[in-house]
Amino acid sequence: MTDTATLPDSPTITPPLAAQIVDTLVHRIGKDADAALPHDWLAATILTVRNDIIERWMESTKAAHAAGAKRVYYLSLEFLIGRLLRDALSNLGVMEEVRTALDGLGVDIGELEEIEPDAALGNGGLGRLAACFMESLASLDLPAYGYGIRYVNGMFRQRIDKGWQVELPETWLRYGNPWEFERRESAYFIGFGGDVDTLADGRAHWDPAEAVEAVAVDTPVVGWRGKRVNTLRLWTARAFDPIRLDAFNAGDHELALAGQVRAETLVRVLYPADSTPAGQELRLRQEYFFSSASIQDIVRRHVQYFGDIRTLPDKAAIQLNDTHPAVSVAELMRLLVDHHDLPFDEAWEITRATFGYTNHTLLPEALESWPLSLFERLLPRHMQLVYAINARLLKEARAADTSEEAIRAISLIDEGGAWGSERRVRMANLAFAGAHSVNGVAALHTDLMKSTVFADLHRLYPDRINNKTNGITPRRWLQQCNPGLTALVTEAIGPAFLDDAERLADLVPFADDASFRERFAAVKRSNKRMLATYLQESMRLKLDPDALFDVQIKRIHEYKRQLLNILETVALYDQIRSHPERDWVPRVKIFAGKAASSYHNAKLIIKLANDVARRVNGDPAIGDLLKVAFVPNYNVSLAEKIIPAANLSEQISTAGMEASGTGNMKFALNGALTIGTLDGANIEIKDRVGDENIVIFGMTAEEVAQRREGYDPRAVIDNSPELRQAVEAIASGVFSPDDPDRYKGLIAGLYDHDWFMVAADFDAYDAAQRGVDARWRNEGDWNAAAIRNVARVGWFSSDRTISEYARQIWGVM
Ligand code: 26V
Repeated sequence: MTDTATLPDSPTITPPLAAQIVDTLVHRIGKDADAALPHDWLAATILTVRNDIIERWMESTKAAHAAGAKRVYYLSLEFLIGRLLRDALSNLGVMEEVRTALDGLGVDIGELEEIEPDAALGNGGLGRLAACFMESLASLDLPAYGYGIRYVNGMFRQRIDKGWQVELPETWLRYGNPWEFERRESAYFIGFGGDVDTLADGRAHWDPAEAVEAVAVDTPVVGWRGKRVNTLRLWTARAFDPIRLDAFNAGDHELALAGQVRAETLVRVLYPADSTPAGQELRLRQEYFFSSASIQDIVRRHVQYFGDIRTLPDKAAIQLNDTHPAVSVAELMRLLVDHHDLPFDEAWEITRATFGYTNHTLLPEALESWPLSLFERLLPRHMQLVYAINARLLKEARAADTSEEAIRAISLIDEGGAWGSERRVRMANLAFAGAHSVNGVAALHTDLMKSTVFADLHRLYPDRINNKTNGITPRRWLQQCNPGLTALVTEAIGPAFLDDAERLADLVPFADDASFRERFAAVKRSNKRMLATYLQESMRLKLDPDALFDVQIKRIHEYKRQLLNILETVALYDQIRSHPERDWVPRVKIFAGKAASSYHNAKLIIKLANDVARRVNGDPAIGDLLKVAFVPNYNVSLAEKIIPAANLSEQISTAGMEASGTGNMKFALNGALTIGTLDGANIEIKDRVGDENIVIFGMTAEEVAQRREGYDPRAVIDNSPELRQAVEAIASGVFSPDDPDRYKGLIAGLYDHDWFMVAADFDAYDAAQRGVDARWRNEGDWNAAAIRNVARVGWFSSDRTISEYARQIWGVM
C-alpha cells in the first residue's frame, strides 16, 4: 500500500489498495460493497492500513529488544488521544493514496474521518499532553510504552439544553475499536484489602481479600514518517471467576455475576479529575489497579529480557504523570522487597533511580491525598511501606537539620488538624520522595513549585526539581488540522519544518512580504469559512468569516476566567448599543468547554455564556458587530476545527494558576495572536514571539499574591464604570429574564471575595481588547504579527520537550 520498498519484509507485489480495502470489507467485516455502511468502510479502511502499521510495530519492538535498549514508560490515568485515522495516514505518508482508493470506491474519506469516535480518555491538558508525548516518543524513535486505563466510558458527551450543560455517556466503543489488540495472555493479579504477615527477614506476605485480573489492550502509536510504532497499553479488568455457578444455580443471578460487575466497574468511567478531589474509594482502586498492572508488566519484561532486577534503572525509566500513579512507588518497593528479596535500602535506591514525577498543578485543592484509614484498608502492605519510606525520609530530613515545621510539611503523612480532621497519605510527597527527578511544566510553574508546595522538600533535595516546558505535536496541531497553512509554509520555506518544527523560523522574513501576507490571510479566511459552515450546520448560527474570531476553548474553570471574557463581552455589547455610530470591529466570541458535573459555578458560567449569546445574537441593534457562540461538546476533534480558524487566542488565567497551558501553543502555531496574562507558558510564548506580537495584560503572579492582602473587590467594581455596568446587568437578570436571580450568587462571589481576581484585572483586560481592535484595523500589521507567531513557536513542539526529558531525566538519548 505504501512504497513497498520501505516496508520491512513485505511482499513486493501487493494488490491495489482499493482491492485490499474491499477484500477486508468482505472477509473481516462480512459485508459486500453494496451493503456496507459508512462504519463498515471505516473499519475496513483502518484494518487495511493497520497491516502496514503492525509490521512496523513488530520491527520496532524487535529492534529495541535486539539493541537491549532502555525503555520509557509513561504512566498516566488519562490519554486524550482523539481520532487516529487521519493521524496514522498522515504520519505514514499514505493519505493521498488512501483518499484516491476510497474515491474510486465511491467513498469520501472526509466522511469516514468524521464518524471515527474521538477517544476521550482524559479531562483536559494533562491527558492531551500524554497523547502528544506518545506521538513524539514514536517520532523521535524512542522505545516507549504508555500505560493507562481503557475506560469504557471516557469523558462525557456534553449537550447544551436551554443553555445548560447536560452530561451524557460517551460510548466510543459502540462499534468496536479496530485499532486495539486485546492481549489475553498479558494478564496480572491485582489484590485489594486483606492482611499482611510480616516475615522475620523484613519481607511480608500479603494475603488480599479480593482480586481482579488486569488484561492488556494494546493500541499502536505511529510516529512521524512511520519511523517507529510504539505501544499504548491500556488495562481492562476481568473477574477471576466470571460467574459463581453455585449462586446462579440457587437462582441468585445477580450475585452470580457480582464479581464480574465489580471488576468492570473499575474500568467503567473516567473521573472528572478537575472538580473536587475524587474522595471515592473507586478512584484509589483505579489508581492502584493500573499502577500495579503496569509495574508488574515492566518488572516482568525486565527480568525476562535482562535477567537481573537490580539493573532495572539502566533499562527502564518510569515517568509518573502527576500523582495519579504515585502508588507505583510503593508497588515497585513491594515487588522488589517481597518478591525479589532485595534489602529495603537497595530496593529504595533502585526505585528512586527508576521513577520521575511530573507535577501539573499547584492548586492546593488539586493535590491528591488519601485518608489513611482508606489507604490502609485497601492496601495494607503499601501502607507499611509508606511508613517505612517516611521513616527514612524524615531521618534524612532531621540529619539535614530541618525544622519541626518543615518536617511536618515533608512527611508523607498529613497528621490532620486540630479539629479532628483525619490523617492522610500525601501522594505528591510520596512521588517526590520516590523519584530522582521532579519536574514542572513551564518555567514559572517550576519556580513556584520550589517556592510554595515543595519548598521544604526542595531545600532537602535541591537538585531534584527541574523544568520541562510543555509542548504539542506539530503533526496533529499543524499538518493535519491545517493543511492549507502547511502547504503555504512548505511553498515558502520548503519541507524541512515538517521534520524539525524549529525550522519554522525560516518563515520570519515572510512576515514583511506583502504578497505572502495576503496568501496567509486567504488561508486563515478559508479556515474561518469552513468553521462558519460547520457551525451553521451544527448549531444553526450564521457567522461572518470577515469578523475577528476571538476564541476561548478549554475546560471551564474559575481560574481560567471565562467569566472575565463574558463580562468583557457584556461590556462591549453595552458600548455598541450606546454608540452604534462608532467604527466597531466586528467580533465573534467563540467559547467551548466542559464543566465537571459537580462544579456548580462552572456550569453556571456555561449557562451565562449561552444566555448572553441568546440575547446578543438576537439583538437587531447589534447586527453582525458582535456574535457569541458556545459550541457544545468540546473535544480534541472540535479543537482541530476551531484552532486553525482563530484570530485571537484567549489565555487569561489568574497569574500563577495555570501551570502551563498547551492550547496557547496550538493557537500561536496556527497564526492566532494571544491575549493573555503572564502565566504558565504564556510567558515563554511572549519571550519567543516578541512583545509586539502578543497582547499581555493584568497582574503578574507576584502582584496577585501581594494584592490578596486587603483585596476589596467591591471597591474595584465600584470604581470601574464598565465592569460595574456589566456586573449589575447580569445580577439584575438582563440576560436571564426567565429567572432574574439566576446569577445573584455568582456575582455575589465577585463582590465578596473574587478569589480569581476577575475584578482586579478587568480594566486592563478591557483596554487590551480595545487595543486588539485597533491592531485588527491594520490588516497588514495584524497578519505580519500572526505570521511571526507561526514562525517563532516551533520550540513548543513536543519533540523538543520529549528530547529534554529523554536527555535530562530518562537518559535515553
Ligand atoms: C485539578 C483540580 C482539582 C481540584 C479543583 C481544582 C483543579 C484544577 C485543575 C486540576 C487539573 C490538574 C491536572 C491538570 O490537568 N493540569 C494541567 O496540565 C496541563 C499539562 O501539563 C497544563 O498545561 C495545564 O496548565 C494544567 O492545568
